[in-house]
Amino acid sequence: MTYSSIELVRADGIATLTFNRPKALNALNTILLQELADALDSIAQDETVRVLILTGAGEKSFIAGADITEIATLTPLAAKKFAQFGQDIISKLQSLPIPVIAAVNGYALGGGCEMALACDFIYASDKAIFGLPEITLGVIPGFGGTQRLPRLIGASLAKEMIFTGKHLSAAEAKAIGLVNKTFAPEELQAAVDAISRLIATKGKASLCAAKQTVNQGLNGDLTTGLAIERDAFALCLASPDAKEGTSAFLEKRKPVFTGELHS
Ligand code: DAK
Repeated sequence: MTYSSIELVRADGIATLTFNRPKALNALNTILLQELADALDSIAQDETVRVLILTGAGEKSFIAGADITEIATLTPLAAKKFAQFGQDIISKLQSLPIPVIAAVNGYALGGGCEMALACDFIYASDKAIFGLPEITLGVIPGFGGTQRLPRLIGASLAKEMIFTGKHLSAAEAKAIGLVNKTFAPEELQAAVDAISRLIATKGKASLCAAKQTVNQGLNGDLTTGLAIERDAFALCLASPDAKEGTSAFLEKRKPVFTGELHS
């Protein structure tokens, strides 16, 4: 598929996907979402990729939400289909086996904030702005915001954001745990590259197992989560990477992980 609204670059085990509609502040329209779905499928099948970075083109915006010109024309039936389509893609993103980092370089509003929430963690420019302004449009978040935000920052802070539609500065977003770290705008990319390179040096089997274990564990009780962890730990030990990691430690050298998922 040729992309017109996103860009996808892969190098050294790291894929960078850039939302690329800067004139519309990278708002999510149907074409962009279709391209995103295709790109996520392609990344999921690419055994060489260990980390995915999501970011926005231009200096102003990560994603300024769903494209309001499209939303304005939706009938209730079309709206349900659109929401299902968006939710499916964002779930596909969340369940991508490899770590995904959101590099939020500007506005992350509505569906843009929800996209960032489906990533494993967020690094942001200190000029970034977060918010779920759907209530101001007479709707509610439709791409998982009512579910993922309270799981991340707690129900009462999430409800305050959802009920008011207010914008949060990057510093405020960091204070409530929505964002891991903030950087000067010109330093964001280097910081995201550095953490991605560090993660990409780790074994792919253990990275995928760690992500899956945390995500699955969050859906259930502690006992179930610990059982998931125990099984995933045992499976990791069967991977060539575990052999390499433990041997490297004993031989006092740096491990070189092959990324093979099964022995
Ligand atoms: N959609 C379409 N175009 C957008 C856009 C958006 N979300 N955001 C910005 N743009 C366009 C503007 O129309 C403008 O286009 P031109 O006039 O130049 O042609 C261009 O981007 C630059 O924007 P501004 O001139 O407004 O730039 P400013 O710096 O003055 O303001 C802003 C930046 C981000 C504060 C402002 O653009 C803004 O408030 N944008 C809208 C933000 C917003 O409300 N986003 C949330 C969208 S709601 C659902 C499923 C999901 C959703 C809803 C329903 N189902 C259940 C059906 C999700 C909803 C959302 O995401």
